[in-house]
Amino acid sequence: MAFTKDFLWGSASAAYQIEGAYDTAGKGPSIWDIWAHLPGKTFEGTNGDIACDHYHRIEEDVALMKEMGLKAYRFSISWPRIIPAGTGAINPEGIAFYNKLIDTLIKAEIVPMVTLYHWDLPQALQDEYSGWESRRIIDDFVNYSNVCFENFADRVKYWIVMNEPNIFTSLGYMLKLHPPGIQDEAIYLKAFHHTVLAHAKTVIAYKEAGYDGMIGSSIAYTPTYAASDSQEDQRAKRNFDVTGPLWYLDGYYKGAYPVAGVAYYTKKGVMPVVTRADETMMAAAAELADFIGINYYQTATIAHNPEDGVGFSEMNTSGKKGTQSENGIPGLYKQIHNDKLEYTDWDWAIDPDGLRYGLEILNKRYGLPIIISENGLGAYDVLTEAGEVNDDYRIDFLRKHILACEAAMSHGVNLLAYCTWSFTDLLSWLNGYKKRYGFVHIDFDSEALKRTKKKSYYWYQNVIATNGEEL
Ligand code: BGP
Repeated sequence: MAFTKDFLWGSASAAYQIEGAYDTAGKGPSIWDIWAHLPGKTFEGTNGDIACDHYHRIEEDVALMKEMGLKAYRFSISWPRIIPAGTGAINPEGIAFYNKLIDTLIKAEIVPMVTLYHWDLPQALQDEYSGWESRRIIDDFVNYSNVCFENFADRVKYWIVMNEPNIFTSLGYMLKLHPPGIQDEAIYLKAFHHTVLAHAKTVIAYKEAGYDGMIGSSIAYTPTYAASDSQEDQRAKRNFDVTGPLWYLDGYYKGAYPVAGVAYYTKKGVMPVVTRADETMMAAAAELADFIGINYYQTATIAHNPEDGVGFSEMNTSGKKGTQSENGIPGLYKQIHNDKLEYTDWDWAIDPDGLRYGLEILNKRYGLPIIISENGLGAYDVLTEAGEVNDDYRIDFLRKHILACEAAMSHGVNLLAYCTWSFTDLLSWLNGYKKRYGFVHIDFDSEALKRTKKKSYYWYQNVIATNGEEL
């Protein structure tokens, strides 16, 4: 058996997507609180004002986790709930809320795994210096992280500094889909670089303070295939890798960006300033990080894209299968449909083998233990009149991905944890409440927000009870 006794069977969430209580108990506004209230920015105007109302239902939600036998629960801390204006005064009610959550989890014998940044930047810092665009964010972020360490590190032993810095910067600064809704490649690369530095300085601070837990960050990882073995497609795949997955991962875990990517961005005039001091800090943090976190949903199949080829296209946020068109960067690459794979209703490729392939690449390239901090299937679920959700498709998806983990582990990958996305249904940033991921259904149409265990809940319960033997 690949899974050791202490393997962390987990599940995940993020503050903005579940907590609600967005303007109560001393919390300051985040960029998402403001953005989601601007007309036309989110799917059908959905927002996280109430979300799952988890803020008021810790006991109920953790009791469901306990009954399931969950070993680890990954959640994020909302920076503006802890420090409402981003810097300065600490909100004692925010600290009390997370203390209560952590203590309730520990009492239920569930290991808390904390994400420090899952995209809800204090709006005050966006207003004051444009948030991630400015180097000023680095010290403010480290200060916030230190407040979290000082208050929670006695009980929290797994820290994920950043969640998917590649996604929030590309969607925020290239695709205009996340706040601040800008399209500027130089700013995107600069903002990403600042996330690397904020991560690096936080990792160093954590280690220098002598805490005894593990720390890293989670990248949205998309392993790639070349569409064919033609030289042009192979080159397109390399172009994608050095400006995409390897750019992000090397920045965090090698302490230096890939040379070919640096050359490309420099020629284009959009390469961010990377100082000597930055390089030193990045290298130090790469040495100190305890694990690589990845969120894995899909692979990408990459093909040659001529100079007059396709550019960026709209993402499928409608949930109408087959509406995603090819997209890419003319002259560099394009991402195409892979006929060998099934797709979700949101046109995300379903590719369990891609997870094994990706884990083995990461193991070889970085040699660190790995935490899968997210993996799951977004789908339309139906609550029957009998009060059941028969999500066999989700069970099938998770089973195949767990088998892929097992195969990778038996080939030497040191996988510490597997967290599904998500424990309960929750808000999807761009797809509202209809795209569901949870083991627990939430009736978002009624104020009661009733929780119902899905078929997959009982299935995962048994997977955990048998430590992965019965899938
Ligand atoms: C990741 C995010 C999560 C979650 C998930 C599913 O990128 O870290 O917060 O939202 O993707 O994505 P979506 O809700 O777009 O389907």
